[in-house]
Amino acid sequence: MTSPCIFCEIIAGRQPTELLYQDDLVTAFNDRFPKAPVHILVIPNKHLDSINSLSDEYQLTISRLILTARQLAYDKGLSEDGYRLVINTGPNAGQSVHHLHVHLLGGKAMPLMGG
Ligand code: IU
Repeated sequence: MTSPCIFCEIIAGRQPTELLYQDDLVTAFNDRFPKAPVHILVIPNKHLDSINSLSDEYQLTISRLILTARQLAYDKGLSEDGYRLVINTGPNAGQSVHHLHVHLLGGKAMPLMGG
């Protein structure tokens, strides 16, 4: 038997986690192992493995993921100093949880991409 998806468990309320935001399409919570002073994950409520699982029917979900991340960045006071949104996809990108998620990272200067 395969183990249940940890992010699906969070959405279902079976994994105690403080939710920062939830609506009909997306859910946001603090990353359990933060890599920045602000490190929030925004995920679709529907299980999708990665960007590779997306199709046109998910256009609203995709925009909601991005706009929710932006709103949370504003709420955390990051709009002026800036923030980073990251979507790791597949092994070379280091995707470790196979439920699509947007990382919102901020609160410190981050290395330039490729640096
Ligand atoms: P990645 O893009 O798949 O590498 O990111 C997965 C993230 O999920 C990573 O930052 C983990 O710290 C985070 N995470 C979590 O917040 N709670 C968990 O129970 C597990 C992973 I497992």
